[in-house]
Amino acid sequence: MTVKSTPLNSVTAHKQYSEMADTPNVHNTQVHNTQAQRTQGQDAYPSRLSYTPESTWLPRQDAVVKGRQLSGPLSQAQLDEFERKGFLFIPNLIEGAELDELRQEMKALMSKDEYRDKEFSVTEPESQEIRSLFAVHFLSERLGELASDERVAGAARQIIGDDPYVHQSRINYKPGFAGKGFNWHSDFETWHAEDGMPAMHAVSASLILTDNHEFNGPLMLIPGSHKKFVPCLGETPEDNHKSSLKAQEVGVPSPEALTELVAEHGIEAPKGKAGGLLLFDCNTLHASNANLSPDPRSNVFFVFNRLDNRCDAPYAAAKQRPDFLAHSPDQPAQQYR
Ligand SMILES: O=C(O)CCC(=O)C(=O)O
Repeated sequence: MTVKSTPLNSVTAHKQYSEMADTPNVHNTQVHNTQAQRTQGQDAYPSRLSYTPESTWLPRQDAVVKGRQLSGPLSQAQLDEFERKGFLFIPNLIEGAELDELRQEMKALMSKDEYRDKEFSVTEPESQEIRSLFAVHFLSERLGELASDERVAGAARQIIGDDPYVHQSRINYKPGFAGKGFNWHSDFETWHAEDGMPAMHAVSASLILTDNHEFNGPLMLIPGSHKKFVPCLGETPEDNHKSSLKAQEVGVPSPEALTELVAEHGIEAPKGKAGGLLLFDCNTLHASNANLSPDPRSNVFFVFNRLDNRCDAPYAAAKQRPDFLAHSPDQPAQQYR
């Protein structure tokens, strides 16, 4: 691999995100990188580079909150906070019997032996403990309902500006003592490079199904990092997902880039009782530590992508990842049942 220093000049062809319209245009399939732009090497979010970029980060090109005019569960103040920090934690969104039922559902899914040898079930790097179970909104009718519940999907619509579909869903199950951490990354970096997601019109909603406290590996986020795209070094290996879902090594910012961003923005880790909802932008840098406490930390994630932002050819990988990691809007649930 040749390592050279080349300026990242592709962004000059694009408007700054602050100048861009806040509303989606479903008829404009060109909101972002068209195939022609790709061929001309004008990807606004280049990553998996074979050379060290001159700048640590590139400015985001897409607006953050795009549906302020839409009615939904989030107030303008909550949308302001999301816009500023790139995430929003809503404590106690779900409580009582409804929460108990969801926790039971999670336990039932995690204990199904027939899922163990499926590719959508990922184990920890050094044990047979389940780390992540994907496609859970298809595997479970109850979680499918939750993914279309207005408290969750309505919030996503207000953020991304139009109707969402579920690009990915998963439970990350961090068992007490055994659950390992997740390295720092921007989800969008992977979805763009490996799934072909064109632009930053996606948001994750993570319902915490166990208490998340300082000792059981809660999600840590860098507030404000969603406005900066950090190109990562290293080309995508074939079938990268087979190792990256256990421990991500490619598509992670350099220690220097992270040091710079954390010095400027700090780190926050929203914590709370089971039933809280964390919404975070697709480009917010996040990570989590191993769970060294006795208490499991299990969260269910739904990734909502905007319908006009559906994935196409990957931007920096030889082929698309399997559909349990990147659903299309028209994929049938039956495929997993
Ligand atoms: O569940 C966690 O702690 C980390 C989640 C995450 O970063 C991921 O699944 O991509």
